[in-house]
Amino acid sequence: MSAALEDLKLHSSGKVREIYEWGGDLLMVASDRVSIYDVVMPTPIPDKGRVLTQMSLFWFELSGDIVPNHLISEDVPEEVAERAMRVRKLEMYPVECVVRGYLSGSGWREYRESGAVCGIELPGGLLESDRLPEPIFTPATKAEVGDHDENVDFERAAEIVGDRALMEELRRISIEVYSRGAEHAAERGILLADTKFELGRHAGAEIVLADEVLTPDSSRFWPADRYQPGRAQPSFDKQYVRDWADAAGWDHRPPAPELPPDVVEQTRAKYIEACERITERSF
Ligand code: Q0T
Repeated sequence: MSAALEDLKLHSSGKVREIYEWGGDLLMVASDRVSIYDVVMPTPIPDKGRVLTQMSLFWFELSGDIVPNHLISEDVPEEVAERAMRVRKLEMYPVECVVRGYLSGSGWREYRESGAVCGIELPGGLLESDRLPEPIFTPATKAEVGDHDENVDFERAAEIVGDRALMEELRRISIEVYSRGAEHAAERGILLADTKFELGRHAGAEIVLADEVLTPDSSRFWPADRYQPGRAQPSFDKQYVRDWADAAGWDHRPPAPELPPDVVEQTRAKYIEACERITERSF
């Protein structure tokens, strides 16, 4: 007996997804909404929610021997079929577990200003988007709604979590899952530059992988065949949206402009291509 979405209580909602309470568990629903420059576009990308959910499910399976995860079942209300999962409700750790294999975004900005990222000293002379000698763990604290997460060093993250040994385990697991995913994706022409994991606990397990995993919304996906350090990289998935919005002269302030049909279709095709390359299944 499956519920209708309208009968479920909303647990929380983000820019592009919703979480509902569902019989003591949670229902995580990925929408077709897309955001660029932290603003949700008014035009959805058909099938994006299905793509991201199927990708997360694939990574949950591939990482299951590293860490248990919150997935309970893919059996969900019909109206959200294939773009939702039933998950176990966890006590979430109040840090974002970010892993970076390449220097981009706030990592590149911090490195340029200080030579370090989240307290981790890096070699001199690195360029924007350079591959790091090894993946680094760069935790961040969840910001208030609308604000950006704040990068913190490992010791500060351990204080926030209140258990240094536990924080070491979160770091080890995060780097291991990222490394396995990045290697898998690179063999299929996609560079996973960095990613953000969310982990939690329940009465029977101290560390459980939650949220969505290694999707284009939680990670930077770069096309390997266009990789060129020394500049920002094109996004595997969102580049058509960004290029069109830039050419349209949008100032990145809401409301965002409606996307034209060809941009929607090209973007949809890139999400599906990423999913097919990674899962090796036709979408
Ligand atoms: C969570 C308990 O803010 C978030 O999503 C907005 C739509 C992220 N978030 C996740 C939880 C999860 C998960 N995943 C879980 N299994 N148990 N809370 C809360 N916020």
